[in-house]
Amino acid sequence: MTETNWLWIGAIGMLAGSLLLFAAGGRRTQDEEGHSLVHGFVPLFAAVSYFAMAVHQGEATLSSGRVFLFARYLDWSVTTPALLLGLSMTALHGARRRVGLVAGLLVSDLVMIVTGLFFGASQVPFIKWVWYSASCVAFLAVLWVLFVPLMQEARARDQVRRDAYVRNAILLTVLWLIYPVLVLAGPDGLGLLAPTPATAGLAVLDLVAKVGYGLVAMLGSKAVTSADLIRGEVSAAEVVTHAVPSGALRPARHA
Ligand code: RET
Repeated sequence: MTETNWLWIGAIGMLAGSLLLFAAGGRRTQDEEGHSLVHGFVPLFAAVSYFAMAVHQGEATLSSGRVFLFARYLDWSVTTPALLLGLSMTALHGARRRVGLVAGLLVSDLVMIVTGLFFGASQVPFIKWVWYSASCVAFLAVLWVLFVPLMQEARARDQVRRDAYVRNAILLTVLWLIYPVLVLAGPDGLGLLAPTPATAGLAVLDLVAKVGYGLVAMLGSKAVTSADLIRGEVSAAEVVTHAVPSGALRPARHA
């Protein structure tokens, strides 16, 4: 298969995954709706980027002759913060707590991707490795937030939410650690892998990290919401639709 074929597989797979996630997502509470939207939009945005690369718009030919698929980094600059937002919502029981910490997490992630973009575009080896190292440092900051302050937050919640957070944080970390290795081996890095196998590997990894992880995270969020509703821990203000029986609601504090 050619590299372009793999880019089309990415575009179509992401579009199908997005439709699946939008259809499967729950919308009973604001929290559940937030997860459904995050995980539906992540592959949709990736489909846009894969389409752009498949039709050769998301690329630039550098003076060295290397074809640089920059659209990947545009995809990641939107989708990785969105995935981290979903994960922090799981730890924090909603997106409106510890706003500074969540903002710090998302900005560190953006630094990781922007420095990664400059790494991919670099042609001078010394400069290239400065960018790569900077991106790795930002990645370590992201992992620190996930495993120290957000883990402490998740530990303070109920068993279902805590388990969902730990499972998702570990799965996300394992998948994300493959990116710097694959990109390093590919044409943007050391060039050990030819463009076609590098693109094939990233297309499969991207599908697993967005659609596969998205399904796991969204099913987790549904289980968390069901457990919240059973315990009667959801106020009327947090409910989105009338699908929730009123007996399951705790009176809103400011009602
Ligand atoms: C780069 C550049 C080199 C150093 C590091 C990188 C990390 C990339 C990561 C990307 C994750 C992307 C995901 C996309 C799908 O949703 C940019 C390759 C550390 C972690 C999860």
